Amino acid sequence: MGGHANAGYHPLTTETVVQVVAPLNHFADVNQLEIKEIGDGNLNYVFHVVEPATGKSLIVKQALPYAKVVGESWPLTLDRARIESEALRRAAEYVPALVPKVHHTDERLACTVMEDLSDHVILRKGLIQGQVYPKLAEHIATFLAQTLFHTSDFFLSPLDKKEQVRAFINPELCKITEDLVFTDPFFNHETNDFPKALQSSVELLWNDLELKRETAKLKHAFLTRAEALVHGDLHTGSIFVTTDSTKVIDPEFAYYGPIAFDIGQFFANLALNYLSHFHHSPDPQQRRTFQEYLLEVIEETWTRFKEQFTHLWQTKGQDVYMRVAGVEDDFFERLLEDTIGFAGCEVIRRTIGLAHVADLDSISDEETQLRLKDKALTLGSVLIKQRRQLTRITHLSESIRGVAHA
Ligand code: SR1
Ligand code: MG
Repeated sequence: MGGHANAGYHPLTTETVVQVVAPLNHFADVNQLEIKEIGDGNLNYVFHVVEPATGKSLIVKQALPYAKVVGESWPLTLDRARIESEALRRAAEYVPALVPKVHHTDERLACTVMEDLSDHVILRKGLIQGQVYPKLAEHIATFLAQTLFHTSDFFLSPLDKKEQVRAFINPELCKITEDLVFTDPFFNHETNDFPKALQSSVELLWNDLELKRETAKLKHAFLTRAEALVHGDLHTGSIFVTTDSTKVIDPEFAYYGPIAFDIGQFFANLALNYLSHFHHSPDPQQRRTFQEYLLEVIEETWTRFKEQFTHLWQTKGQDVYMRVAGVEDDFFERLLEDTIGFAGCEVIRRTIGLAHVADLDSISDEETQLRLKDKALTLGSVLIKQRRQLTRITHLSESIRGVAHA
C-alpha cells in the first residue's frame, strides 16, 4: 500500500544524490558536481546534477512515499518510480527521440537517472508565452500512435498483452485520477478548489443529471478498458519542447487504460490554453492567430495520429478482425467520441478540482479569470454531453471556438 518505503529507502538530498550517480561513471569527477532540487511538480523530488568542467549533466528523479503537493498525510506508493522508468523504456523502443533517455533505475531508492532536458522548456510555459512549436503536432501524434498501437491487442499477442497489463498495474495512481478527474469535481467534495464567485456555476454542474450520467460512462471506461499502455497524465506540463524537439516525460500514471484518455488530456490542456489567451495575448490579432494555431495543433495531431495508427493497423495488425471491412472505422469513431469526452472531464477538473493549470490560475485580473473559468466549465460540459454529435475533429475545434467566443 501507499507510503510503505522499500527497505533501504531514504529521501535523497543534494548531498546524497552523488551516491546514486557516482557508479554510473558519467562524470569525470563526482566531487565537483553542482546539485539542485528543482522539482515543481506535485509528487516527486527532481535533482539537477551538473559538472561545470565538462558541461555534462543528468536528472535524478525520486518518488516520495507521499504526495508532495498535499504532504505526508497523503501516502503514495513508491512503485510509481518503477512504472515511470519502465514506461519510458517501453516508449523508447518505438519513439526514442520523443522521451528522455533513462540511464539507470534504482528500485530501492525509487529513483530514475535520466537525460537532462534543461535546453527544453515545459510546453505549458511556452504556450502561455504564446510560443509556436511547428513540430509539436507531428511529434505528439507519433508518440501517441506508436506507443498506443504497439502496447495494444492490435499488435501484441493476447498472452504478451496480459503480461504487460500485469506489469503496469498502478492502482494508487489510477485512484488519484478516478477521484480527481472523474469524481470529485462533479460532487461537492472537499478536494475541490474554486473561487467563491464561481459557486453558482459549479452548483449548476453538480445538479446536471445528464452530465453526471455521461461522466459515469467515461469513468467506467477509465476503470475497465485496458486497451493499451497509456501515459496517464499527458497534460502540457508533461511535455518538454524546443522549436524542433519534443520529449514526453513523467509517465508515473501509466497503466493499461483507454487509448482516448491520453489524446483527450492533451487536447483539453490546449483548449484551456486557448481560453487563457484572452488574457495572455492582449492584442486581438495576435490572440486570434495564436488561438487558431492551438486548434491547428489539435486537428493536425488527430489527423496524423489517425494516419499513423491506420498504417500500423494495416501493416502490423495481428487480429483477424482487423481486416474485416468497417472495423477500423468503428474503432476511430468511438475513439474520437471518447477522446472528446475525456477532454471534457480534464477541462472541468483543471478548473474546479484539486490540481489546476497555470494557464488560467496565473491570470491576475480576478474578473477575467472568473469569466474564463466559467467558459471552461461550459466547454467541459458541452464536450462530455455532446461528444456523440462531434463526429469530426473539426467539430471539436468549432466547439472550443464557439464556447470561447460566445
Ligand atoms: C495529487 S496529484 C495531482 C495531479 O498531479 C498530477 O500531475 C496528476 O495530473 C494528478 O491528477
Ligand atoms: Mg507529473
